[in-house]
Amino acid sequence: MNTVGEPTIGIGVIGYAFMGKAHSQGWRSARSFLRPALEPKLVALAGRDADAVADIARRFDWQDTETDWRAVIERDDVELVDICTPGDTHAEIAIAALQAGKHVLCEKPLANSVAEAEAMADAADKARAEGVRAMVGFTYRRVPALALARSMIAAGRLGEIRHVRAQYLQDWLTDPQAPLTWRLQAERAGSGALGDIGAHIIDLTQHVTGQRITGVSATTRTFVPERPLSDNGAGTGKVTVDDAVAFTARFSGGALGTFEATRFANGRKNALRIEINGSQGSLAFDLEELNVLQFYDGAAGQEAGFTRILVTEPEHPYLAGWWPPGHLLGYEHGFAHQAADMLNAIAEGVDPEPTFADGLAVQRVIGAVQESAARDCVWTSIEQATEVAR
Ligand code: SOE
Repeated sequence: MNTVGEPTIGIGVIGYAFMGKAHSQGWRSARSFLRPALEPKLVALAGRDADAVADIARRFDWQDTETDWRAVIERDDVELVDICTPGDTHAEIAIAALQAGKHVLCEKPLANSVAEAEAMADAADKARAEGVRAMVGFTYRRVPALALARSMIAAGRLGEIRHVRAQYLQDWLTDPQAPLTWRLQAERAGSGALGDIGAHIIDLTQHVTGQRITGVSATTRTFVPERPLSDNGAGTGKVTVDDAVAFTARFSGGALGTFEATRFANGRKNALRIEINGSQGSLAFDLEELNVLQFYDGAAGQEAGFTRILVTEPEHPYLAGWWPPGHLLGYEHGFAHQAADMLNAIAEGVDPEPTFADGLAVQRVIGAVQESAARDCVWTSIEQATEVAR
């Protein structure tokens, strides 16, 4: 209980880099602005470098630190384990935490392979019987404009969905001198742009439309096959993942999908773009203007045209907890929405979404894309997809 007698929950985050910081801020902001049914206590931040993790812990008001993820799981004051480490560690940590009775939030993509994702989803199913919950961190579902898009589509404002057009464009690897980091090594990351940023548009388009991807035809490219080693040492290392991916897809409700994810789109820094065309209207979104949703109402006759909805009104998803209209939200707020939604679901005794099963569904599409690309774009249905031997 906190000082006013409200229930609390102990959080342990594993990883203190980009996602460790984003999640730390998310738990703090959720506590400060969104008042979830369980108040998060920032109990322990874990990382292998004791000095580095102590610095971040001090700056984000963590109570304690650990240098081994197993110690986080062993702590009685940690009830929820939040995994913010590279994909090759997700399965081992998540399964151990679930088996220890800890709720789990795991960063995306869920795993580096379909087999790992299946084992994680199975562990989550078993843990659910004990009231233990698991969630995968596709935070963009919780951008208010995208949550509004989902509700508009569900309300029939677009009619029958025909086209789903999704891109995720970044440019941080255009420079061939950008170093070889873990995201460029298959044994650490599983895949490149496909699993890192392609996973977001796969999950989002399924979530926003309510339809599942049933099959794909895909191609990938690695433009820069070798890069300088990232640790100041001389020499280079091989890039063993995709730099970019393009694929077409069919959706379960009949929609046609076109997807692209790349880290070589000069000038596009974090441009997740979705456009959805239906029989009665269209929606368009760009993460680089994340407070705005563009809506084309086909019923508007001579006044028809894309309108710019500024998604900052108190009645818009999540906005009631923040600032007055027009004061805008940013990248970090999705992590606070994610944290609050997970804590409210745990308090209600229901599964927070996206579940590990949702994460597995994304992993199956990733596997199908890899399989199709390995077979020269052959059409690959999702149930056919098997793990492509690397
Ligand atoms: C890649 O640079 C990255 O950090 C992804 O890993 C995140 O999931 C995405 O939100 C932003 O870009």
